[in-house]
Amino acid sequence: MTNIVILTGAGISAESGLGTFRDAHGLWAQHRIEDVATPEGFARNPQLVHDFYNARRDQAAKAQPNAAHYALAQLEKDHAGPVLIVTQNVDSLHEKAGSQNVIHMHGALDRALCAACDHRWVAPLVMSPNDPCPRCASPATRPDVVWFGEIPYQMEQIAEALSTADIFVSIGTSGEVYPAANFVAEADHFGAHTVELNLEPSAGASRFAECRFGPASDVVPAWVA
Ligand code: BV8
Repeated sequence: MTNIVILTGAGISAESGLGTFRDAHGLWAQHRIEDVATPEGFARNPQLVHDFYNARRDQAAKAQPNAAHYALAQLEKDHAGPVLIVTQNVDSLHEKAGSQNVIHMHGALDRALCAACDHRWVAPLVMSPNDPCPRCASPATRPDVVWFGEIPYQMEQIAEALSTADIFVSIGTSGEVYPAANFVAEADHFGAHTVELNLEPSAGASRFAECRFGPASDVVPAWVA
């Protein structure tokens, strides 16, 4: 019974109309990482950060899964062994496509977090800096996403899954953000067969045993089949 671990990045959601980060007109071309994806940026200008995430939350709420998301959901249903998706994405397109075993290591747009008491709740579509926390009423609410310099979620579960993976597949990620960019090395160290499915070779392409290039909605269903 083979154990499959799948890492996804912004590229799997690109064909659903959601922007990637590092492509030519990507999110980082429009905003400085320091301003919108760091705790320091949020402390400096919480309204700017909420505006950035409110716009993405609105787009994500309207977006539909594409053939790549559906192929992974079908794989989870059909495969005899465990299939775990570790996504760097903060949209919920894997869940909308029917995947259930999903770890959002960089958080989720549809969750809010209280920086004062660590309470988490379903985020309203539009958040603002003065929203009171439903539990402690402090106006310290922020998007429940992992910014640069913060520790990604569920790293122990991810390490455990990588150490027992028979197949590790990386889909739609540039391989430029750590610790996710190192997962292929961890999986390879434990003997997994490693596969990259991406529009073009990522920064880590040479670390994979198998690579297939093309749009996710083509290469993912073809690989799953
Ligand atoms: C941490 C927030 C410690 C949510 C994000 C120096 C060296 C090494 C590391 C560091 C360093 N200096 C600092 C670090 C650490 C830092 C880091 O990696 N920096 C980088 C820039 C060097 N990392 C951190 O701070 C992390 N925390 O290290 O804590 C720690 C760690 C472990 C244990 C204990 C302590 C936190 C990182 C999280 C940052 N938050 N986002 C949000 O706003 O969404 S990162 C952001 O980039 C997104 O979350 C996204 O997930 C991530 C990666 O981007 P990709 O998903 O890969 O998207 P990208 O646009 O880059 O690429 C898209 C790809 O898709 C491309 O390859 C493209 O070809 C392809 N594609 C496009 N279209 C398609 C397609 N593929 C298929 N089909 C298509 N149609």
